[in-house]
Amino acid sequence: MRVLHTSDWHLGQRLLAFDREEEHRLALDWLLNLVRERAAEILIVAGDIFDTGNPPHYARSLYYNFLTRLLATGCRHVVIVGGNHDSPAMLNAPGELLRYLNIHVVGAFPGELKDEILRLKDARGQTEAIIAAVPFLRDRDLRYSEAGESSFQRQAKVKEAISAHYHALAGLLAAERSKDVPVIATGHLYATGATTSEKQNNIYAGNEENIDADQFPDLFDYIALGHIHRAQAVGGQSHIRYSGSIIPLSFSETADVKSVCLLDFDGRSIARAETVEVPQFRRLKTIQGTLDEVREKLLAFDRKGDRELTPWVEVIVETDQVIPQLDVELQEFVAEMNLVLMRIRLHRKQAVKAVDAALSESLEDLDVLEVFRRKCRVFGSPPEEMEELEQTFLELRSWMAERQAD
Ligand SMILES: [Mn+2]
Repeated sequence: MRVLHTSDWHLGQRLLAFDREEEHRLALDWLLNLVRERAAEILIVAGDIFDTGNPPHYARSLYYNFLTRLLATGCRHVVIVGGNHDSPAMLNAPGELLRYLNIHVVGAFPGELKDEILRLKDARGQTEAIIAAVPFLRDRDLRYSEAGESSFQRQAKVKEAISAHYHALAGLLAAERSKDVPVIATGHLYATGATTSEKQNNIYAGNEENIDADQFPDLFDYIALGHIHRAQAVGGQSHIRYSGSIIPLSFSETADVKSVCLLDFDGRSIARAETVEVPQFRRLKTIQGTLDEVREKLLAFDRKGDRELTPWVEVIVETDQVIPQLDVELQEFVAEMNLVLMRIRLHRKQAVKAVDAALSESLEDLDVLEVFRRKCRVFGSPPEEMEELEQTFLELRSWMAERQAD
């Protein structure tokens, strides 16, 4: 049985003012080809199919177009689970229809554990794989919340509840342990030990991990994870993996190699695991240095030749001077080059740094929580109340996100 595991497509994502349509189109074309060429029989997408709950039309079209073309390959089963970025309602809407095409969508916790369990059948109606299709679990799915508890207690309870969720699923599947078919779980969460690319925020409060790798029940032969954009096995266990995103979603991910996981099962054991590198269709690069160094590096970058799509570059100029018209000057400098200068930032080296930090920083550099913290500071919120305020803010935010999603 050959399984292809991918996640975190984030269709519809924008990087600064630019949409990723072309990169996503090429990456999905490539993926489709891989399914065909390598004869993958099961495709698992472990969450964050879309970047937002209400993705643009072209993103939906990429998704449905991909699924339609997938039907013409030898891939027999598709399992798609919702991530924290996905709207469960939006993913689930065509679920009934897709199920007849062997495309199983679990947008959110269905309310009963047994409904997360998929028994995938072969042409003769025999189960050929079992999937515990666990999507991103929301607060309301975990039912741990009690008034008046500290955020530390809360984090511990989230962790406990998530682990309990997997153990309960393993309990339901215990009787099937003796079958000679792979039992695979999915998840969209932050497992301990996973390394992130810069500030990829955690989905639960406090930026704490949601589960330790060794808390997953050993019943599962493979655990296909999503949420962390960097491909990796977790906690030294090769059968618990993040496939990573298929394109770099921020400048902090440009050093990562993007890939998908291809697994061959011989009965219940993994006979072979391979990470297949996704070609980079657009070069994305941060160029940093003094103004002279930046100019040199831009020239060198331009000479490296091109790929299918025009490279995107962000420039960070290290200087303590005021350089009038820096934007205009650099844009003119690259005018004839085969690249788009997406953003120019300043990096102060000396004492002015603190004072000037706000100037070299733009809103999109900050996460929402950080903006909230700073606003609280401006309004003079007492520091001892900050923890509770942040907690309330995060709860409100996820409540609002869910409303929007519904
Ligand atoms: Mn996610």
